[in-house]
Amino acid sequence: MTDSTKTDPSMLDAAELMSRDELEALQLSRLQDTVAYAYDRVPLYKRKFDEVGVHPSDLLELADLAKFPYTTKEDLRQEYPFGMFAVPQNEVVRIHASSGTTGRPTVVGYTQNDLDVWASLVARSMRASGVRPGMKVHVAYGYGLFTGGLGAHYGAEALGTTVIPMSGGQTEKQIQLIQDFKPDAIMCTPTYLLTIMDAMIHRGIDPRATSLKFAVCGAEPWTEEMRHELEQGLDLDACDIYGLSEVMGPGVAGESVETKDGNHIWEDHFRPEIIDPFDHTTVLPDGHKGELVFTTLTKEALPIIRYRTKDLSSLLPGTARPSMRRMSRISGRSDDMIILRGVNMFPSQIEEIALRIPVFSPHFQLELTRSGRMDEMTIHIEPRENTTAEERSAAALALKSQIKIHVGSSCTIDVVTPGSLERSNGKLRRIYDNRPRV
Ligand code: DLL
Repeated sequence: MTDSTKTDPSMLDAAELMSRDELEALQLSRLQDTVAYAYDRVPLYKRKFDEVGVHPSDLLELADLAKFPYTTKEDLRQEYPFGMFAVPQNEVVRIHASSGTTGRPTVVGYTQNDLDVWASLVARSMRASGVRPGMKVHVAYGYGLFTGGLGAHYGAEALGTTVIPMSGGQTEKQIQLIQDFKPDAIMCTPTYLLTIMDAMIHRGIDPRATSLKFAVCGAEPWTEEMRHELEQGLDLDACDIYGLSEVMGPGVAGESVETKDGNHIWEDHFRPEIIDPFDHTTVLPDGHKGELVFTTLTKEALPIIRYRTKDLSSLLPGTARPSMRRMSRISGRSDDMIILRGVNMFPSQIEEIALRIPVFSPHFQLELTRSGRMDEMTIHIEPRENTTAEERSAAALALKSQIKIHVGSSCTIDVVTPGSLERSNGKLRRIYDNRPRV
């Protein structure tokens, strides 16, 4: 980080400078408005509130939010496509959708005001991560129904940068444009940045010698070890950005380059809660790990009340923006949790352990199989090039024993040829579950 990336308070939005008390007063009045607005305009909310006997007028303080029912992805699916919208269709300026692996996509909509707020929050996140007006920003998140590409794009424009709307894929072209256009910053998933970095090495290009100084990466879980890999490999500062389409898209929370200690949630627009991941009901105090739940405070087209993200995190005190709480790095989604012979684990735990062993690269896949009644996990992992056969077998033993110690499960390690595993184009699939369906 250089001095020019230090944040001058005059660059910040007014809300970033508020005291916690001022922020909570703003949250309460916006929350009261949102809950009443959703109740009046979206039949699903009226039905759900009435069912549990709660009314918007019951929300007298922030803690009263816990009286209101949760909203789930299933609710959005059932109201497919536009049943959750709170405004007439002619006020909806844009639609996005997330595909999901099964069933109907979840559809989300934005008024012009929603798009303006979204752009301002992506701009705020980018600025926190070191990007400045006048820089060139290469956007390699996918454009289209996914919120990553267009979300990053309008945020970059709102910040006053020059946007290069490359979208995802076509890695060779990405590299050519990075070399020719000389962007200062790149926005893409962490695993896609890894793909780009690897492809540069294979073309004989030194990834540390490009113009890139900042990366704003998100849309999938990644670890501190992966940050180190990308920062060292590309000689840049890599920060996290979090979001989900149901709540807005990228920019619900962003990370400061000065502290690199997790995403600050932009609490002037979203009220976060952490709920018990087992009983799915109790609201947990700050610092405890559980499922992240968000209520939007300013959304017009799709206000969302207590949306259960399935992302596992905890709320931590603010640092670079003292009044806004941070969320700890997402260890994974409850959907992606592997349960292997009674032991729960996430791919990010394997990433963390594998990357501490210098012989291994970040390229790995987890395959689950069943032999007899026993579930088994094989980790297919690429070693770094220029490592010897002896080093690779010693590293495999080390990985197996570290996983046993830290995760508590036995697994098989399959060290594969460098370059043989599928590369990421966006959100990388890590888990291949080949167990027979019962
Ligand atoms: O992935 C929005 C986004 C685009 C965020 C670009 C950041 C950058 P969805 O496709 O709806 O939206 O997927 C949302 O992705 O619930 C998390 O499980 C995961 N996710 C998003 N950001 C992060 C992150 C976009 N920084 C789902 N760390 C979320 C870990 C993330 N997981």
